[in-house]
Amino acid sequence: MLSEKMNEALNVQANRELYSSYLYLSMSYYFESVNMLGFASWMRVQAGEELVHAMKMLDYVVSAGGRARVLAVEGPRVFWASPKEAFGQVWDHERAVTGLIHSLVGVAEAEKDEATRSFLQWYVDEQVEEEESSDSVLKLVLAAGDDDAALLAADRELGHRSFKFPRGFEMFPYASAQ
Ligand code: OFO
Repeated sequence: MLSEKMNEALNVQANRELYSSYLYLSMSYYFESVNMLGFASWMRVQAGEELVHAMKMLDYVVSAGGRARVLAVEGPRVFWASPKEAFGQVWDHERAVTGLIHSLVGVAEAEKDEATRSFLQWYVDEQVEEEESSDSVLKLVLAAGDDDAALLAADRELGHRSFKFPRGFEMFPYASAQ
């Protein structure tokens, strides 16, 4: 059973994961508006992954006997001056999220909640990957600089990333049960 404090901290972090999803979706539409469809697609994949991060956390709250609450999500910005600025924000954002996950681990430890501490290890590991991938994408975009041909090549390369909702997190997980 989750303590009140742990329950609330998990609901708040799920909200931050939803915000991440909004942010990347907003970036996706920004890139679409400037006809960089590979970058737009990469961001859309990222938005999908963040939605899964939020649902995974709220599903855990329910399975641990807590109350999952979907809190109001702050509106993200809608414009960036360049791919460099947008991907720079992705990198900053992921580092900030790592800090939030580590604080959440601190709450689980202070509450002596071993089950939640163990559950959160997935997020600790995921953040290592998130930082690594945002770092490598930022480097790719920085290397392209203002060279249109290099940016086009980077845009094409990032467009290859794909995403499928993992089993259990499909948008309509109950359909097959009917
Ligand atoms: Fe949820 O990992 Fe990015 O923010």
